Amino acid sequence: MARTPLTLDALRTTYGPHLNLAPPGGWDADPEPDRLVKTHCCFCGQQCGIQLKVKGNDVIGFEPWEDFPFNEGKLCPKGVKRYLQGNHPDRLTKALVRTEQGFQESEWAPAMDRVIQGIQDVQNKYGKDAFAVLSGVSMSNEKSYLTGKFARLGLGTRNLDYNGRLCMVSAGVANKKTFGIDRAGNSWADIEGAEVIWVQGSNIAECSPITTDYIWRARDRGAKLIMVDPRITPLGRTADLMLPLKPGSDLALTNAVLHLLNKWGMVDHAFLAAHTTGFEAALEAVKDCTPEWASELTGLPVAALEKAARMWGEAKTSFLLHARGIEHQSKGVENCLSAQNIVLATGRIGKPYCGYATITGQGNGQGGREQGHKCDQLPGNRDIENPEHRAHVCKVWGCKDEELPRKGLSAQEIMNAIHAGEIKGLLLLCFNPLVSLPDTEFTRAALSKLEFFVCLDFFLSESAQHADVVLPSALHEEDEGTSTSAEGRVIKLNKAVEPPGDARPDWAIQLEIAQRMGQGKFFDHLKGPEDIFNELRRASSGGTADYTGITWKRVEDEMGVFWPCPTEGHPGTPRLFEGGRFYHADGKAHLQPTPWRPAMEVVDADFPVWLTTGRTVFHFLSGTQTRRIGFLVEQCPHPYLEIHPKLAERFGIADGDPVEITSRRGAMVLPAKVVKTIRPDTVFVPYHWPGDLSVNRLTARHLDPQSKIPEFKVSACRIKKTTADQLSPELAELQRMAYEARTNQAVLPERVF
Ligand SMILES: Nc1nc2c(c(=O)[nH]1)N[C@H]1C(S)=C(S)[C@@H](COP(=O)(O)OP(=O)(O)OC[C@H]3O[C@@H](n4cnc5c(=O)[nH]c(N)nc54)[C@H](O)[C@@H]3O)O[C@H]1N2
Ligand SMILES: Nc1nc2c(c(=O)[nH]1)N[C@H]1C(S)=C(S)[C@@H](COP(=O)(O)OP(=O)(O)OC[C@H]3O[C@@H](n4cnc5c(=O)[nH]c(N)nc54)[C@H](O)[C@@H]3O)O[C@H]1N2
Ligand code: SF4
Ligand SMILES: [Mo]
Repeated sequence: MARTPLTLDALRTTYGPHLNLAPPGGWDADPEPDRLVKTHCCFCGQQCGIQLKVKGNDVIGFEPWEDFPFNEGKLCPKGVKRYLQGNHPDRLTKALVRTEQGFQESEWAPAMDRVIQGIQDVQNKYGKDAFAVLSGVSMSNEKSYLTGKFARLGLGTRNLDYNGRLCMVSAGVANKKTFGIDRAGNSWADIEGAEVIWVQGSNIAECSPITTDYIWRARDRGAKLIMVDPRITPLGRTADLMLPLKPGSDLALTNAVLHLLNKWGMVDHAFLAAHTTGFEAALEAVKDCTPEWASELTGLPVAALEKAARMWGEAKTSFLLHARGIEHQSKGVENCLSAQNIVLATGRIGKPYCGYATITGQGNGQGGREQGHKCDQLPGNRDIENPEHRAHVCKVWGCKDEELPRKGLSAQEIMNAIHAGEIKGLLLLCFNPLVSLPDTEFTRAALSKLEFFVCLDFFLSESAQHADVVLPSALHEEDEGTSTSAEGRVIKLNKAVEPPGDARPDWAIQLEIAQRMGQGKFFDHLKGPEDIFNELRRASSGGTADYTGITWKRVEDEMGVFWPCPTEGHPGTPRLFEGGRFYHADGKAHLQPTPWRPAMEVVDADFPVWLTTGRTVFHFLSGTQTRRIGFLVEQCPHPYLEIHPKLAERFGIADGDPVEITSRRGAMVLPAKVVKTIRPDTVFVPYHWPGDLSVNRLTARHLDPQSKIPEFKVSACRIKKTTADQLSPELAELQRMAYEARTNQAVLPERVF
C-alpha cells in the first residue's frame, strides 16, 4: 500500500508559515548573554568561526569571532541568522510514529521498539542489504565516521551512501585519480598572492561568500580574474574575463586551453617530466580541440578562448577553483580532470600562490567524504574493496573480514533500487532526497514503496513526512565534535545548549540502535564524540586522509589543524604537493586523457532551452532550515525563473510574469526574473523548495558513470507564458507573505506568520 505523506497539525505546512522572526523571548528580551561559545557555522563548507550568545538554554544571537583566521569575523546572511532555528516552533522534540490517524507523538522507548522491529522485519524477510542507510555531511566527522561503522557493523548492510553523492563525488574521483588524495590542494592563503585566478562553475559570492574576500585581496595586489559560468554571477560582474559558456560545454573549453598552451609553448615540460605521468595521452585527447572547434560547442568567441589560455599561460602563479557548475554533469569527473591537466601542464601547484581546489559545499563536505560513509569507502579515505585497507579497519573495529560488508550502491542507485522493490527499508539522516534528488516524482514513488522507513531530523523534512518513525535529533549547537572545512582544516564545533525535549544527537541514537541490534560489542566502548574521534584517528592512520596526529585539544589550541597529520608532533599540511610530491605510490601526479562528449540531454526542437539549477545566497540546500528563518524568507521567499530579456521577449514574457517550464520529466510554473546576466539560450532556477516549487521535478536522473553524480546542471526545457491562476497556491501564498512583510515592517517583529 502506498504510504501518504503526513504532517502534524502543529507543524502546519512545509512552506514556512512558521517563520522564526525573533530570538527567544522576543526582541525586547535582555540581549545580555550569560556566555559566549566559540564554534562554527552549521551551513556551508567555509565553516566560518562564530561566537554564539547563550542565555540559559537558549542561543539568543551571535558575535563575530574576529580571531578565527579563516573568516576573521565575517559571516554571510545565513550564518548571521542561523541562531533562529533553536527555539523554532517546528523543532521536533518528541518521536513521531505513523498511525492510521496520522503521526502521533510517542515516548522514546516505544518509538525505538518500532524502529528495531522495523529493521529486523525487513532484514529477516529480505536479507541485510535490503535495508539501506542514507546520510549527510552537515554532520561532524565523528557522526560521519560512526555512520559508516553503524551501517556496516550495527546493521550489517552494504547499502550505505550519503548526500555528498550529489555534491563532491566528481571532484573526489578526479582528485584520487590525478593526485592520489582527495582534498583542496592548498589553504586559501595561497589565493591571495596568485597572479591569475580561474573560477569555473562556482557562484562564489553567493555560495562560498568568504572566498570572495580572498579573491578581492588578490585583486588588490593586481591579480586577474577569469570566471566561467553561463550566468554572470555577482563576482563574475567584476571579472577581467567572463566566459559565459553554454551549459555542459566546459570540457570543450578546458581541452581547448590545454591544446593552446601546448601549441604556444606555454607548457612546463621540466615539471611534467619530473613529477607527472600521462601528459602525452592527455595531449593526444585534445589534439583536435582547436579554439574554433571549442567555440562552436561553448558558444564563446575564439578570441575569448585564446585570451583565457594566454592569461593563464603567461602567469607565473595561479589558482584554479571550481565547484558544482562543472561537477554536476554526466561528465563531471572528466571536467575536473581536464581542469587539473591545465594546472599540472603549467606546473603551478604545490608552491606558494600556486594552487587548485574544488570548493567543498556542505558544512563537513570535506571531512564527510573521507571518514567512510560512502558506499565504496572505509575511514581514512580507504577503498572498501582493497584487502589491505579492509584488514586495517577490521583490526581497529575488532571484526572479521566476513563481518565487514563490501561495496554497496550509491545514493541515486539506492533510490532506484527502492523504486524497483529491491531495497525495502531505509534509515535516513541528514538528507532530504525528496527535494534534493533529481526527478522528484520518481523519488516520491520510491519513498512510498518502502516497507519500513525511519528518519532522524530536527525538523519534519519533506522526506520525513513519508517515514514510519521520525526520531528528533540535535541541532549543530546542541552537540560537539569536529568538522573539516573547504581548505582541509579540521575545526572544533562546541556545544552551546542542551537539545530540547527528547531530541538527542545522531551518534547517541545510532549507538542505541546498534546495541539493540545485538552489536554492542563493536560500539559499547564509545561513550561520546571524543571517544569516536579518537577511534577515527586510529582508523584513518596510514590512509591518505590521515588524522592520527590531530587531537581535539590541538584543534582548539591551534584554531584548526590541516590533514594529513600523521603524528602528534606533525604540524599539519596546509599546502599539499610541495616539492612536486603527489600521493600515488610513484610519488607522481597522473594526468588523465579527457576526450570530449556531450551532456546526456541536449536541446532540440521540442525542448529548445537549456535549463540549469543551483542556489541563492539566502537559502541552504533543500531549505528545511532556511525556509524557516523569517529574514531569509523575506529576502528570497520563493523560486523564480532567471531569463534573459531577449529570450523573454521572444515569448512575450515580462518581469514577474508566470512562466510554465516543461522538461521530459514534468512541468512547473514560476514567476520570471528577467536579468541581463544569463545566456539568452539558458534559464536558471534555484532549487531550495519542495513539491510544486521544486525544480527537481524537471531535472533528470542521468548520472556520471564514474562518480554517480546526477546531471543537475544540464537539462533541456521549453517555456511558455501562462496566467497567474496557474501559479501553485504555495507560491501565491509566499508572494503574498513577502509583500506583506515588505509593506508592513512596523509590525514585523511581533509577527509569526
Ligand atoms: N547560499 C548557499 N551557499 C551554499 C549552499 C546553498 O545551498 N546556499 N550550498 C553549499 C553546497 S552543498 C554546495 S555544493 C555549494 C555549491 O556552490 P556552487 O557550485 O558555487 O553553486 P551552484 O549554484 O550549485 O552552481 C554554481 C554555478 O554553476 C553555474 N553553472 C550552471 N551550469 C553550468 C555549466 O554547465 N558550466 C559552468 N561552468 N557553470 C555552470 C551556475 O550558473 C552557478 O552560478 O554551495 C555551498 N554553499
Ligand atoms: N536541482 C538541484 N538539485 C540539487 C543541487 C543542485 O544544485 N540543483 N545540489 C545538490 C547538492 S550539491 C547537495 S549537497 C544536495 C543536498 O541535499 P540534502 O542533503 O537533501 O539537503 P539538506 O537540506 O542539507 O538536507 C539535510 C536534512 O537533514 C537535516 N539535518 C541537517 N543537519 C543534520 C544533522 O546533523 N543531523 C540530522 N539527523 N539531520 C540534519 C536538515 O534539517 C535537512 O532536512 O542537494 C543536491 N540537489
Ligand atoms: S553559510 Fe558559509 S559563508 Fe555563510 S556564515 Fe555559514 S559558513 Fe560562513
Ligand atoms: Mo553540495
